[in-house]
Amino acid sequence: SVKGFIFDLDGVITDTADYHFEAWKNLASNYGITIDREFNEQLKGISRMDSLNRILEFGGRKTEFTEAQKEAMAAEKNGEYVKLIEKMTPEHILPGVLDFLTELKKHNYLLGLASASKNGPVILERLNLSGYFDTIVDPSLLAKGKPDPEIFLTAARQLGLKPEECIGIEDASAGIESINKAKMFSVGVGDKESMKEANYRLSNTSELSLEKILNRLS
Ligand code: G16
Ligand code: MG
Repeated sequence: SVKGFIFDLDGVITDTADYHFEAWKNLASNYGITIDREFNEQLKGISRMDSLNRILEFGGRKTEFTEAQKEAMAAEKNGEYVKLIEKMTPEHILPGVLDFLTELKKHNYLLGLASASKNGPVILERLNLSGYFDTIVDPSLLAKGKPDPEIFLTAARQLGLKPEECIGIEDASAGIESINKAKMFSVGVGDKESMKEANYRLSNTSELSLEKILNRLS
């Protein structure tokens, strides 16, 4: 039976994509690279260094920098991003999420966070949601990012649960692939095309409901 729920952060609990976009756009412009919102879609759920590599490749400057220079560029982007997320408050929780988390805790489910973001713990604090989560995966300890199942498997292990006892919730296709490969039931939030591999799809977070998800399982 189901004992735990494992959440992605960006796009499921809150929407940090705009802040990431703002910080990456400014960093990229320092190097003569212009990125738009459409390009930014590719960066969702992707780690910080993988995001930088994609931006440099997009700008045709992939091979020009040393690892140390790229670390400095990623740190500069993160400095601006951290300033932007300081302004976040519980009003930035996506619709329906607080009710859903409250419902899950009322029924004693264990909750885990499986976000690629190293800023996950700070964001949960800003949203006043840290108390709902029993565990947070530290993405810096992982060998492989999404779509590899490692992050969801690690969350289950940290909760003391088997993967089959967990449900994963994601908004990115790479994240759904990660959940499915972990052999968990996948709940996808998003459009039909990007969520086509999800076991159960919702068009937005306000549709999150424990009863509906459990009905889909049986
Ligand atoms: C999030 C975002 C990605 C971001 C990544 C790493 O993933 O969707 O755009 O690049 O975290 O973030 P940071 O630079 O803060 O470590 P997720 O897994 O929460 O959707
Ligand atoms: Mg996401």
